[in-house]
Amino acid sequence: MDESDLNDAFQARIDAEEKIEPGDWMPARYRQQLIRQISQHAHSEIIGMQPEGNWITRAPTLNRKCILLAKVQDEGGHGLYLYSSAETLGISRDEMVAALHTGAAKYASIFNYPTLTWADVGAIGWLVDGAAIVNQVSLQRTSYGPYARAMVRICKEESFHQRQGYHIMMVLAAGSVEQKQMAQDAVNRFWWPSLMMFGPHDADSAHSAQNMVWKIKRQTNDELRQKFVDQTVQQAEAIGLTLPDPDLKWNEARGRYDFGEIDWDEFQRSMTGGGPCSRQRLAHHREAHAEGEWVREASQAWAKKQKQRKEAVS
Ligand code: BYC
Repeated sequence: MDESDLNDAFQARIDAEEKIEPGDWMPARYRQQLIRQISQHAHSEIIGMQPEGNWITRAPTLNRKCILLAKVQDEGGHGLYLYSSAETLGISRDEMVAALHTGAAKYASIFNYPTLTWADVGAIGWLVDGAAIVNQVSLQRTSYGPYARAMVRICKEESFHQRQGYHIMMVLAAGSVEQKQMAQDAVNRFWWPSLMMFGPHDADSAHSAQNMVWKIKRQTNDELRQKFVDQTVQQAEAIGLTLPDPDLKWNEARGRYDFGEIDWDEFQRSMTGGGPCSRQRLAHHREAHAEGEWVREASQAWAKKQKQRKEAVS
């Protein structure tokens, strides 16, 4: 088979909803796009541990602290599934981490915002995990098997994350005047960055068109963003919080909510290292990675020794 036949056969498998597995033939560009998206997704999970991790020692009750600890650990686990999934495409974890550190690989811009109050932990769970689930439910049907299977597990955990965040906001919104204000302030700061999580408008999205054909993406950035807005408006109303968008209103004809324009300059800034905490997030990751060097060395030495023992016995 020449390259063109291979491409046709590959697309036919995608069109028939077959999953592509690690040993299968795939176009080089398909492999590269998956490595880009999965590794950036993994980096987002790992960097995303920082803003919430910041509140573990300051959670208001032991119960809240235990829940937050579990959630942040889950995010670490999501990063690991995703790095493993990307490794099946022929890239090493070291290469992915190096790309994060040089800025060659991005991570979700939302994690460049600070968590100023306890309500921010609620807003992240409700809005950020809420936005992530909308995207990730769709990615459960992505065409690459190891990525799709990682998403199934991740979505189950994200649902719990979203509920814990919404519960924090529900309690604060029903609390004292100060608590309700704190919850509203968190929504005011996290609403627009949450909408940015879905990426640029479809017309400006560099990767969407081809990746929809390859079914790496199953729904476009704008479709997913609209879905998130539609489900979140009623959740906000139910707990008496206001989404900070004067243009947000029900459109009877479309059967969807209309909403205002995102500040795309802010999105660009935050995505390219100019967010309020961008430097801090990467510096912290670099430091933690360097501190963990001895652990990686020790585990590799142990694995090597085990292998030598096995070889000696056989
Ligand atoms: N932030 O052509 P486009 C979580 C980049 S974490 C930064 O539309 P694509 C959680 C994009 O990468 C869950 N960069 O791209 C963790 C591309 O740049 P490059 C995170 C963004 O890939 C802890 C360029 O803009 N979820 O749940 O087709 C605590 C052009 O965009 C962003 C995922 O990662 C952004 N918001 O679509 C709590 C989902 N948006 O690579 C919660 C997996 C766009 O050319 N990823 N860019 O340099 C995806 O679904 C897709 O990659 C995206 C973007 C929808 C994000």
